[in-house]
Formats: sequence, C-alpha cells, structure tokens
Amino acid sequence: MRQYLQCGRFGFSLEKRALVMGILNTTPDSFSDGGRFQSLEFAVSRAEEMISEGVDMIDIGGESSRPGAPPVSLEQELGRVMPVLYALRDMGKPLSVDTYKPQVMREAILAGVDMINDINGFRAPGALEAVAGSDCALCVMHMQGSPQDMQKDPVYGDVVAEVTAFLRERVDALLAAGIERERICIDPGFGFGKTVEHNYALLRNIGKMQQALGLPVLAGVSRKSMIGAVTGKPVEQRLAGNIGGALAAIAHGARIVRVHDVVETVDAVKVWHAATIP
Ligand code: 7PJ
Repeated sequence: MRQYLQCGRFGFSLEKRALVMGILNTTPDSFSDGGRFQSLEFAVSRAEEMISEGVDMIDIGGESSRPGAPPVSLEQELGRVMPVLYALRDMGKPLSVDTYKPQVMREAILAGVDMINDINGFRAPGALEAVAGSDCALCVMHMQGSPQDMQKDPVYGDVVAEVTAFLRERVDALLAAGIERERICIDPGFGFGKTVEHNYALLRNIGKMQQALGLPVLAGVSRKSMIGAVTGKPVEQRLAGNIGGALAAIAHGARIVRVHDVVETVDAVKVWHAATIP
C-alpha cells in the first residue's frame, strides 16, 4: 500500500523508511528554573541537538498531557509554543505542534507549521475548520476520557476494534471537511485512557489498524508507563525499553515514531531498516 504523507513544506514517502519524530517540550516543568527566555534558549539548543542527531521532524508541545496534568491557558500555550516555532522555522526540518486548541492550530499554521498533532483527534469545536484550508499534516490520535481523568479506570470491550472505529470516524470527519487524505496519519494514543494490556494489544495490532484505514501510523511509546510496566524501570532508566518499543512499533507497521531519545532511536531505526529493507 502506498504510504505518502503531505507535511506542509515537505512530503514523505513512507515505504522507504520510518521517520523519527523528536519530542520538544516547552513546558516550564521541563527546565531547571523559570524564565521564558531561558526556556526558549533551552528549547532551541535541544532542537539543534536533535537535528545534529538525525531527527526527521520535531514535535513542539506547550501543554503537558501527562495523566492528571492541569490544563494551561491559551495565552500560556501560545507564549510557549510560538517563539519556539518561529525560532526553528528555518532550520530545514518539519515542525509539528502538539495541541488540541483550535486557536493554537490557527496561529501555528499562520507561522508555517508542517504538522498539527492533536491528542484530541480534532474533536474540539472549530478544530476541523482551523486546519482545513492548509497543507500541513494532521495526526489524529485516540484518547478515552481527558488527560485529567483518562487513567482512572479505562474500559473497552475490544480495544483494537474500538480505537479503530474511533479513528475511522475522525478520519471521515476530516475528509468531510475537505481535508486531503494524504495529509492524515493516525495514532492509537498509547497511555491515553488505556491499561498496560490495552497498550500492548494496540501495539501488536498496529498493522491491522494501518490496513483498516489505509493511512500511516504514528506511534508514541517513549518513556511511557507501558515501558516501565514490562521493564520494572523508572522513567530515567527506560532508554533500552523505549528503543525496544519503537522498533516493535515499526516492525508492526508504524511509519513515524515519536521519541525523546533521538540519537539512540535514529541508530536503532537505521540498523532495523538495513536488516529489513534491501
Ligand atoms: C503522544 C502525543 C502520543 C501523539 C503525547 C508523552 C505524553 N502525541 N503527545 N501520540 N503523547 N500523536 O509524551 O508521554 O502518544 S504527550
């Protein structure tokens, strides 16, 4: 199946190899101390480092979506994300913004963002309208509940079937809004309203979801509790587990992996491809 992704200024043929998306956090809790300028400087230097490490795209996030994390205001999120987006705009790599707020989507698109990554699957009122008239890629992710309550007691009958049905409904909504199919990728949303068992059932069935919808799959397992549950390791000792998870996702058909550990994952993916694609 042809897998192409239109991604703003860029276009990717995903048959050749999987892409590594590096996570760039702009939330203050990821910096040693406060101060907006210091945060900006830190984000730009981390982005430069990721580029030197071979990252394929950079995902800029201004709101923590960890379970239980409090929401941030529109002004706060724009204040974190937009300066970073402008600063990285001409570094030659596709830039993604991780947001569910239509107003952030609009501002990011005006600033030339190449992908909008929405953990809420473009369900907010105005989200489809915000992204319809652009050429950026759209990552549609599944989440059960909201970041505040999603891990309380996630329940599914058939998790793979339900996540697939949700993604199909959202993709149909995007297509009905006039969005080109080649702009869309899908994501089962590891850790977003799922138990460890749900997460591994989804990981094992990435290929099934990819084939059901005929769209590229993006997978984000990096540092998540599903890695900790299997390895018994705290988040700062999950590097090997994270790489194992990324390669497993690719083996099952994912074409973009969203990771913190860029240099290690880039090398692992290179070896994976040398061993699998002649
Ligand atoms: C994901 C995301 C993910 C997509 C986050 C974290 C939580 N976007 N944003 N997929 N996770 N598309 O990185 O631990 O899995 S934030």
